[in-house]
Amino acid sequence: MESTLSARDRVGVQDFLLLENYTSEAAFIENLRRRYKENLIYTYIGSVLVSVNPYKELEIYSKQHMERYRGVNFYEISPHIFALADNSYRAVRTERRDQCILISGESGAGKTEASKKILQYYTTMCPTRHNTHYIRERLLQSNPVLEAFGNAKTLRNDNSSRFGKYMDVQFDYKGAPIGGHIINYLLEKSRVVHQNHGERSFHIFYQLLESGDNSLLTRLGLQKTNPQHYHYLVKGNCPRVSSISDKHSWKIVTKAFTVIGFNEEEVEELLKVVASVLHLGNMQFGVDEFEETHVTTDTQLKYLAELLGVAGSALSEALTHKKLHILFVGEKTMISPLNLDQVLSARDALAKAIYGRTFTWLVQKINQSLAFQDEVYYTSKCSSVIGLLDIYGFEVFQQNSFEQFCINYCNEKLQQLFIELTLKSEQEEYEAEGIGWETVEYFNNKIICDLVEEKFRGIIAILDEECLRPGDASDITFLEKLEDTLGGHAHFVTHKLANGKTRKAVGREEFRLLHYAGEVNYNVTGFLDKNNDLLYRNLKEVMCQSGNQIVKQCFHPDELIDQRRPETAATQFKLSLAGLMDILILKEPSYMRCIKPNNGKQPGQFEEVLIRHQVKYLGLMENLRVRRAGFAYRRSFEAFLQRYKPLCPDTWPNWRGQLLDGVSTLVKHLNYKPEEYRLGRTKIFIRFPKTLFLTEDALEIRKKTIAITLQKCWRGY
Ligand code: AOV
Ligand code: MG
Repeated sequence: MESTLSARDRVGVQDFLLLENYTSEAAFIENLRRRYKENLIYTYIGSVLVSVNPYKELEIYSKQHMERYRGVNFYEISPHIFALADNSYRAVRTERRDQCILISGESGAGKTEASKKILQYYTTMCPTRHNTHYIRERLLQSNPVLEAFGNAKTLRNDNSSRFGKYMDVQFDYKGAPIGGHIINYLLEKSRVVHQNHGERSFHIFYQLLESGDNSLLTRLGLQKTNPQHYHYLVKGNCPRVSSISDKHSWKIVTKAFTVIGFNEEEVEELLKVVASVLHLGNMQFGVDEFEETHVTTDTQLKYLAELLGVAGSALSEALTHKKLHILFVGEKTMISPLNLDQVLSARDALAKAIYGRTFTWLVQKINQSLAFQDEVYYTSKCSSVIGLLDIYGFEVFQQNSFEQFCINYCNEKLQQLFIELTLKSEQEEYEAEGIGWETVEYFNNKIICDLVEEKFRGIIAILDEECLRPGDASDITFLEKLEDTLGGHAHFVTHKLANGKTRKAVGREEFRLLHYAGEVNYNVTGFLDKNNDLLYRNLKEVMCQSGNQIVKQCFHPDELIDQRRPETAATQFKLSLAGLMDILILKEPSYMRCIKPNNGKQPGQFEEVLIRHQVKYLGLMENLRVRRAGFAYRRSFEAFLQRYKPLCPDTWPNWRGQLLDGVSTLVKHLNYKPEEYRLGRTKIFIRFPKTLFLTEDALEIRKKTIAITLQKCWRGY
C-alpha cells in the first residue's frame, strides 16, 4: 500500500478527475509538474487529453506502444495520444459516427507533432484494404511536402505551421483507411518576401539551396551559396537552424513527391516556381532621367522569364507599369508607369501570389492523390471519417501584424467551439434534461469573436470598409475608424485613454486586443494592403500566358473577365473558418489541449508562470469542474437500450414497453449504483467512463456467448 501511495505521489494522477483537491489550480499544476518530471507528458481531464511538450524524443511512440493501446479503454492504461486516436477509431468502427480530433494550444505547444502521431497510429494499426494499401504511405507522405512549403522557423517554433490544416482520413466499413482530404487555411504569404529577425522563410527554399544537386540548381539558375545571397531570404538573418537539417529534410521531401505521385516534370515545374520567387526577390530596378522605372538586372529577368515560361519583355513591362481598364462607352485601356516603390510592391505581390497559389495547387494535387477512387462506394456512405485539425497556434511577437491578427482570431474561433461543445452545451443539456446541476462559471470568448467578425461593427467589417473606400483611406484612417466604433469595448484598446491622456503600452499605430489567451498589440501598418491582396491586372495577364504548367493552372483567364471585386483576405478567411465550424459541428469531437512548458524550447524546464497562464486561458480548471460535477457520457434511451439490451433477460431480444422503463430495468440488472447515473427526459447520463467501459466489456463477453450458442444451434440443426 505504501509503495503505491509513494508511486502516486511521485507520478501524480493520470486523470485530473481523480485529484482530491480538484478545484485548486495549485494542485492541478503540481500534478502536471510531477508527471512532467517523470516524462509522463499526457494526463486526462475525463476524455480530454492534456499534453506538455517534452522538447525531447521519448520512447513512447513505437509500434509496440501502439499495440498496447489498440482496443483498450482509457482508464485501463496510462494516458496517451494513441488512446485518443484509438478511441475515435473505435467510435468510427462501432457506431459509424464521423469523428474529429481538435488539437489546440499556442505556437510550439506540440499540435503538429501530435497530429502526425495520430496519423502514424492509423496508418500502422488499421487493417489494409487490398486495393488501397498505397493510401497509407500517401497519407503519411503528404506531411513532409506540406511542411516544406507551409512551415518555417519562427521565434516561437523552429517548425511553425504557417497555414491551417484540416485533414479528413476516410475509413471503409472494416476500418481500413481508404482515402483522405485536406483543406488548407490562409497561408502566411508575406513570409515569402519578409521575415522578422531570427526567423526564416518557408523550409523549401533552404532545402533546395542546400541540397539540390548541381545540375538541378544550374537549370534553375541558382547558386549553391549561402541563402543570404537571396534578397528574399536575408531579412531574418538566420540561414541555418541547429535543430533543422535541411539536407535530411530535402531527401525526405523528394522521396515524398514520388510516393504522392508527382512525376519528374511536375517536381521540376514546382521547383521552378520556388526558384522564380528567389529570382524575383533579386530583381533590381533603376529610375531613368524621365522618372521611369526599369529592370536593371537582365540576367535575373532572363532566368525568371525562362522559369515561368513567359516573355521577358512582357514581364518587365508588367512589373513596371499598371494597366487600367476604363469603361466609357467602349472599353479603353490605359497604361501608366509605376514609381520605384510601386514597382517593388508589385514585384512582392507577384512573389506572394505565385507562392500562395502554388501552395493551394499543391494541396489540390495531394488531394487528388488521396482521393478514394470508388465514387459509388464513397457516396453510398459505407465509409466514415476522422478529421484532424492542426492550425497555427496563438502567437505574440514584439511586432504583430495582419497575419497574427488572423492567426489569433482563428484560435478564438477554436476556443469558442470548445466552449460551445463542452462547457456550454453540456450544462445546457443538463438543464434541458432536468438533471440537478449547479452552474460552473466560465469565460465565454464569444465577445471577442464578435468584436472581430460582427457585421458592420466588427474589425474585419471596418477593415473591408476602408479597403473599399476610394480616396484617402489608409492604415491610419482604419485605426481611427476602429477607435470611433469600438472605443470603450471591454476587449479593445488604443493609446488613447478616456481622460485624454496617452496609454504608453500601446503605440500610436497600434490597437490592442484582449484575447482569451492574452493581450496582443497589432501594428496597423500594411493592414489595408494585406487585406486587399491585390495583384495588378497586367501581371495576372502575363501569368495566364505562362508556359509553366503549375503557374498556368494557378492563374486562370476567367479571373480577367470577372469584373467583380474579389473578397478581401480577411473576409475570405472569416468565411472559410465559418465553413470549418460547420464541418466540425457535425462530428463527434475529441480534444487535445497542448501546453508549452517554456519559451526556450528546452527539455525538462517547467516554467510555472507560463504554464499557469495556459491552464487558465485554455479553461482547463472549468473543464475539470464541469466534468467532475457532470457526466462523462450520455446516450438517448433508445440508443442505450438498443446497444445494451442483450445484457438483461428482460430487455433481450426486445423491450416492448416505454423506453424509460426499459433503461431503468436494464441499469438495475447491471447493478449501476445511484451515484453512477441519472435518467433525464430523453437520455441516460453516466457519470464515470469506467461504468460505461465495464458495460462495454460485459457486452463483448455476451456477444461471444450469443455467437457460440448460435453456432451450437446451427450445428445441432
Ligand atoms: P505547434 O504545431 O503546436 O506549434 P509543434 O508540434 O511544431 O508545435 O512542436 C514544436 C516542437 O516541439 C517540435 O518541433 C518538437 O521539437 C517538439 N515536440 C512537440 N511535441 C513533441 C513530442 N510529443 N515529443 C517530442 N518533441 C515534441 V505552431 O505550428 O508554431 O502553432 O504554429
Ligand atoms: Mg504546428
